[in-house]
Amino acid sequence: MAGYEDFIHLDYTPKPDDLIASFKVKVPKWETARRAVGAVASESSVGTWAGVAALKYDHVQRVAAKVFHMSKDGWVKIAYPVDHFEANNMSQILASVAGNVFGMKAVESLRLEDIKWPKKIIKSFRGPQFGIKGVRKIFKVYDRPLTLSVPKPKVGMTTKEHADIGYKIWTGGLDLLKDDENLTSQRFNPFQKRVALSLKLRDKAEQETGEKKSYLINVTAPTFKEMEKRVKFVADHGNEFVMVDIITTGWMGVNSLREICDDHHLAIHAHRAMHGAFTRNPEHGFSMLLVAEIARIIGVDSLHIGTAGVGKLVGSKDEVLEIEEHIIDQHIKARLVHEKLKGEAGLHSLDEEWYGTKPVFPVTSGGLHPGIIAPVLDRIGTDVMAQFGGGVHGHLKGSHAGAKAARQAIQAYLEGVDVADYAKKHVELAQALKQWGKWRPR
Ligand code: CAP
Ligand code: MG
Repeated sequence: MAGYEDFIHLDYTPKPDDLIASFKVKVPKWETARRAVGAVASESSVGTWAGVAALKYDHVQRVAAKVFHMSKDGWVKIAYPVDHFEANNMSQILASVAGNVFGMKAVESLRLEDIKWPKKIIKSFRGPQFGIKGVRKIFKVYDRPLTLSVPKPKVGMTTKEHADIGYKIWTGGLDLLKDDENLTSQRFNPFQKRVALSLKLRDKAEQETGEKKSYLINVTAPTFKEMEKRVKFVADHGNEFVMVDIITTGWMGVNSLREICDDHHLAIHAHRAMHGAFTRNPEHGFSMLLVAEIARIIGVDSLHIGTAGVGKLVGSKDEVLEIEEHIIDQHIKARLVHEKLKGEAGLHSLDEEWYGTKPVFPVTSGGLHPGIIAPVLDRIGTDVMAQFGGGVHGHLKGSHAGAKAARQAIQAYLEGVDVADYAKKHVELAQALKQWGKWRPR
């Protein structure tokens, strides 16, 4: 009867249109590596614990996974025939490759690190509608990071307080206002009222500054129908963007949003709140690299990727640079990431072809303030979006001054001047440096 080991085929050469998954497998003491790894391939494709006669059928074998690489450090590569999957259905794809396997006793721990996506699957999704170029075109800004700010406190303020902060950061020089990940349509700040009032003040700020301003409006909603209603409301009020919490909404929700935004020509900003529940543990779970690839395949236009070790949230420089490469480039070579970093688990990324899929705007955010944006830009470059929440609204002179300080810090960087020198002629920046210096929040 077919057992788990029957899924091991170390002599197999993957077909060009196989989907290839890179796993890190830790084998329990009581188990053999071949059985543990075979169990991953079996459970993530066609098999189960028992030998079932139909597993021998040719047409079943034609969609069964094959382990074709096993290394001593537990790095495993598994090939899945593309016909195993339903095109354009990320929920089904992950229910196979990233489903029951994480809970199997046959493995001590399991981490899905990367996937090499076949062209047929990538092309079955829309991909980004705007991408980096399209978003920059909205602002006609091509030579600096785009800047955004989330009003803080993140939830609890009234609609008027929220919109007033928007006016202050827009007139303070930032390009975008952004809803926080957990601000949707609460009693004290209902969605339609917030959108209408904020966009009214956006128009006023545009007239006063002569600069294009916009708003990342969180359309994360209780149901698909309600999300669709909110997207239409945003489009009817002349905004260019929506924002969605991709993890708590789920991949079908994000794919549906991408479909709706096609009709309304709206760009999608992807917030990744909750990803840390499964991306943080280097021994078990699902990499942020993979979350980023899926977001690009489905078609978000901008995505939070971290601060490359500088800000308040985890995400090492190596990991963030790997993610940035995978959401921007077209041809990517396999790498072992973090191998030299103490305590950082080696992350095996795979070769990748993106077949013309537009690049996604990397967003850096999380504990950023004017005193530490320079080391972040040193690491991730300036073709990014930079978000300052507490780093603007915590400014001792308030949000408007905080926004000016953030913009001044970025200008200093672009001119190759240290913020401390630039602050000599820019009072808001000087105040921010007096308050926070170059301290890195955590
Ligand atoms: C940042 C933030 C963002 C995080 C998300 C927050 O606020 O609004 O949600 O950046 O993390 O709620 O923490 P601050 P990531 O600017 O005040 O830190 O970008 O890593 O996905
Ligand atoms: Mg937030």
